[in-house]
Amino acid sequence: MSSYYQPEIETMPRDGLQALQLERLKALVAYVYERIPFYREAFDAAGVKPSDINALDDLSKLPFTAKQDLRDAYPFKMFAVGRDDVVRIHASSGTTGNATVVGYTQNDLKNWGDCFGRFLVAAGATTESVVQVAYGYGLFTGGLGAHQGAEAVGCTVVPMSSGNTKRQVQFMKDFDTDILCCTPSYALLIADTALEEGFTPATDFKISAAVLGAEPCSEGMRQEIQTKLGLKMLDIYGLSEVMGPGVACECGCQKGLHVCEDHFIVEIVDPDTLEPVPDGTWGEAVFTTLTKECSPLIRYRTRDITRIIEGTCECGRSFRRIDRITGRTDDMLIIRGVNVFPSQIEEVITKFDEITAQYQIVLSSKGPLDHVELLVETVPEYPFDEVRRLEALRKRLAAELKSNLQVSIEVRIVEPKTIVRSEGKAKRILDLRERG
Ligand code: DLL
Repeated sequence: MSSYYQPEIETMPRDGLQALQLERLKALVAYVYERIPFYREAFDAAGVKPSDINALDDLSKLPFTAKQDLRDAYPFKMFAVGRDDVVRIHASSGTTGNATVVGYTQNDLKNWGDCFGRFLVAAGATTESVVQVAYGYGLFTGGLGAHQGAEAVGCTVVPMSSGNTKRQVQFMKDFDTDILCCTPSYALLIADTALEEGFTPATDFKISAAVLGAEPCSEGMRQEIQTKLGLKMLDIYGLSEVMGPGVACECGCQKGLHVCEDHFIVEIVDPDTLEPVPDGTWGEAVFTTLTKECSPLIRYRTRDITRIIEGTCECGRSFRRIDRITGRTDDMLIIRGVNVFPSQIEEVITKFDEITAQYQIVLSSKGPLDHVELLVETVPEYPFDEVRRLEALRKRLAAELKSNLQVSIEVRIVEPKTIVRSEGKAKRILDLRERG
């Protein structure tokens, strides 16, 4: 059985792949210049014409696109096709300003399904597989993205959406689910609910893989999910502006996420200077879409921090890999001058068996200074009322955080199940700071 969905593309020699990228890039640049006034103005202002793009390196002549540009284009100003050709719209939440709206043509949906499908097959999916989709359906791209990926492969899709966790567990058992698709934090809630219901999913359930993404997930949390559910977890990445889930994903080797380079060009830039960084250096991921018809993007700044993993992957795929996303530049906390990502805190917490992987970072104002408090929870079987033992645990965790992150963080241990569980993306930071 092949572990590829489109082997001729996924294992294409690099020179062929780069020739394909260049051909598509040239066509894209001419396409957006002609059809999207925003790009025509931006290229004119930068003094570049579509005819200046003759090599992949020429991409760096083009200006970046930022989230604000998409907000300013609300709702449809960035669409490159007429209403007749738009078959779906997704949007990302507009909690801070206008929502960013993305449209899809039939071809865009087909390519999206193929991208997700590739990684379902990498996770072991066949036409016999049952795929349970527990990402939210709706304007969020998780549910429908996984759904069309599973349909593209010919799997049996169970379109659960998120929520109704006991039912997720019941169906996972009764339908012999093979592959679960949801956020890592929701996978953990499903696992814990199954255990509470008296199941041992690792042995009682057929499930063998999970394709999880939409939020950072530490290696410790991955291990916990894999052990509790008895499966292999592949980390899938994407963002609604660029397509949705499936822009990049791990293969069975779990050594970085292959970028679907026939559809996207990835660059890693220094977030301050915007200069490209060498392979292997951490920076901000920037994507250019090569095949999107409705909402193409040139050099879109994601704010996600990753790096290119050098060398080739044992799986035989020729697509380059990015490292697992540690966080977003806008989620980075600066605690007494030290940069800390929530995922680094998670990595430390998950080393403690007495503590669950659920946590919350509370930011508040204490006078002119920001105050950071980390709330963690003990596992249900921990003797929470043994005060001295609890205090010793708190001190050990605080010391471990200090030695890993080089900064002191105040820790508060709360009773089991006090921290709100997430059925979608976990909200790890609670910001109670007063805005000046
Ligand atoms: O989260 C799309 C998606 C759905 C990806 C399902 C994977 C699975 P947005 O809601 O637009 O789209 O949020 C995109 O989520 O810029 C990252 O900051 C974060 N993100 C997505 N995947 C990962 C991942 C979807 N695997 C934003 N690891 C992105 C870490 C991720 N962060």
